Amino acid sequence: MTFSRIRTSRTTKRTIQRAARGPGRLLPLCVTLLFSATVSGSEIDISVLDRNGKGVADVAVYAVRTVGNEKLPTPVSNPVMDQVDRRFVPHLLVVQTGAAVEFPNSDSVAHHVYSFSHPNKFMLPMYKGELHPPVTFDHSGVVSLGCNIHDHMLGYILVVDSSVFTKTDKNGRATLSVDDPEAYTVNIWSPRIRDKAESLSRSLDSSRDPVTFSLGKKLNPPHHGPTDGNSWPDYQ
Ligand SMILES: [Cu+2]
Repeated sequence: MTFSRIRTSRTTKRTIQRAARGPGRLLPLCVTLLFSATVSGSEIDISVLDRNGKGVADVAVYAVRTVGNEKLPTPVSNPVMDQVDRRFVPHLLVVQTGAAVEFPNSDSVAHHVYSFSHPNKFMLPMYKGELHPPVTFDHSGVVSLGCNIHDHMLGYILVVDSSVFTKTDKNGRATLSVDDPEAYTVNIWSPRIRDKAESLSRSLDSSRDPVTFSLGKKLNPPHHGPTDGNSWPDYQ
């Protein structure tokens, strides 16, 4: 989805550079530009930095259309929130509204997964393996996950009204591809971020300039790389 668009766009850039070297290659350039405008969209580079200027990993980054209507595509596959070593994996999963999320239990012990996050409440009574069907999340928002058996287990699903989303890499960087940047805001979210919500959203403009979110408040848990493996005690 997002990643395949990124790969396409990078390939497109290289093709443009090659095509621009000589007038005899004008036709490939025209074809490429047409392809670029209709398929790959504009890449927007995003950075999330903590208050010391260090990149923050595993932050959800997503673009929301604010001008005109956007009909979200039907999710093509079910995202997976696994349970491994008595942890939710990944710690934070980003999905599009309407996505059906699989909750396999890869542990040898049973889990009893639940969320009290209104209006996406659900419960998967004691199970191992893939006993329960996927859970569909029809409302945007944060879904906090817990386990009735293992109190330390904590995970998050961020449900977004967008098909353009990803998470920051270990350096706090991400790239989104949108077809009309002026019509979008780019937003970030992580359970570790304590800054006010209004500072976590930015309108895009036609410049395609990189967008940097510089956080002002201390992260909780503090900076220690990727979040997978985090649990309740890490947040105390
Ligand atoms: Cu459990």
